[in-house]
Amino acid sequence: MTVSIKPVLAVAGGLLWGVVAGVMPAAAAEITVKDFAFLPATTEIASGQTVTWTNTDDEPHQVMAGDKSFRSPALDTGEKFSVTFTKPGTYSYYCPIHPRMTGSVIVH
Ligand SMILES: [Cu+2]
Repeated sequence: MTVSIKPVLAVAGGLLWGVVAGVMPAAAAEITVKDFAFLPATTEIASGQTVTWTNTDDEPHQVMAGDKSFRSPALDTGEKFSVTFTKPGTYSYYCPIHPRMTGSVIVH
């Protein structure tokens, strides 16, 4: 009988977690700029949430939308840049100083 009970508990746990996550959505998402990369490269948020980039490299980096809808100044080590996204869509961005550094924010 335990064999059939375990999957049921797993499903119930998943549902419970979904409810808790739904009631308390994260207010913000953090992206770390490290080793010439955006981590994570893809960030998913809900509309109205804020994304904050923090540069942890010793090199300056910049964050600029592919459609230029947002653009940070050059961020030195430890500096942050935030954007609040209010329209659903996929926003690709890159670092104009090092154009091979790319990432995207998916707003639901
Ligand atoms: Cu860069």
